[in-house]
Amino acid sequence: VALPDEHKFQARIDAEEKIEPKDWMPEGYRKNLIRQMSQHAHSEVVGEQPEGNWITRAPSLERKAILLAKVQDEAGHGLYLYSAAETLGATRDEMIEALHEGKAKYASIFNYPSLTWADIGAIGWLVDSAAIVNQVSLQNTSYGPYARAMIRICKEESFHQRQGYHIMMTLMDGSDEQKAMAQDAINRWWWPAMMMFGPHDGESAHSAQSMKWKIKRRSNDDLRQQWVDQAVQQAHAIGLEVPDDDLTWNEERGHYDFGPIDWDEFNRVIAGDGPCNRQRLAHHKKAHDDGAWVREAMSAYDAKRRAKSSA
Ligand code: FAQ
Repeated sequence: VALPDEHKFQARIDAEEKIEPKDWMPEGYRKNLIRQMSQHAHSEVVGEQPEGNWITRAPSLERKAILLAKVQDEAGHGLYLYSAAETLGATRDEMIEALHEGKAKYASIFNYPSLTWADIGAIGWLVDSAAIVNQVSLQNTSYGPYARAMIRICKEESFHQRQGYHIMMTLMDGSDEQKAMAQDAINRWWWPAMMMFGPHDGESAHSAQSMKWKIKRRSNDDLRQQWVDQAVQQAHAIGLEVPDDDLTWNEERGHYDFGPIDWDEFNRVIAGDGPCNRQRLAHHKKAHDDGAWVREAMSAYDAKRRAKSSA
């Protein structure tokens, strides 16, 4: 039975009001948001790894500077999202611990290896565009700090997406080997990118409640379809083939029909058994442990400063 407070809360949501940190909210709303936002933050940070792998091997100084800036942006996105999640009462330590213990997830896509320079193009183009399609819808999410974080993140992601597509365009304008490298990258990243949107709507555990609370504004399948429609056109524009034999334009629907997604693979990867899960988590833990002295030094400095100003 819904309490009177819950009715009022739902009425605010229905009226498109933003919920702010000090407002009353149902515990389920708070918990669900902490889950989604912390997983989103973890994705940004773990997502630095596949690209970080190529910073020292970028083909030119310009590409290296651009990639470095992009990866740094992802760290910034993680920071905005952790900060926004902290307004709900979760501490950074708790969120990181949940990641390390395998209780919190991060986007399945980052468990695939970046084998060639073309993968950096494919990640920027496909992964960032999938992220944008989703995040544009989240600019209207009901929780104020999350919605506001999304606005800035989307602006930065648009630049990321273009840099990825530019790498693909350049490769497709190059030698046969470079073209083959670009095709190989889309072959390996296409299906994992499709999975970024999560299970089909009928299988999505959180969707119904999240849509009612307007945490999510558009469904997993709806967003996936929008992404397919735009990515297919972009692929064809530069001469890349999409690795899906069932892909056909459906005149009646006004959308592309596509082949079945391998949900067994998706479930394996989110359960921790993808190609790079262990490596990604081990790297994150090591970086976190290696950085402990920085956090300690900052807290000690802060404590000293506070003691001085209160003396
Ligand atoms: N990977 O009931 P649903 C980026 C889990 S940012 C892993 O449909 P929901 C930028 C889901 O958590 C990319 N797990 O869940 C970048 C749940 O498990 P749980 C990240 C997934 O929340 C680019 C279970 O399956 N973006 O890439 C995935 O309603 C380049 C049932 O699923 C966001 O996080 C998946 N793909 O919908 C950075 C956006 N899909 O928690 C570096 C915010 C589902 O019960 C380089 N998040 N699961 O244990 C969302 O919009 C939603 O959380 C969805 C999933 C749409 C991801």
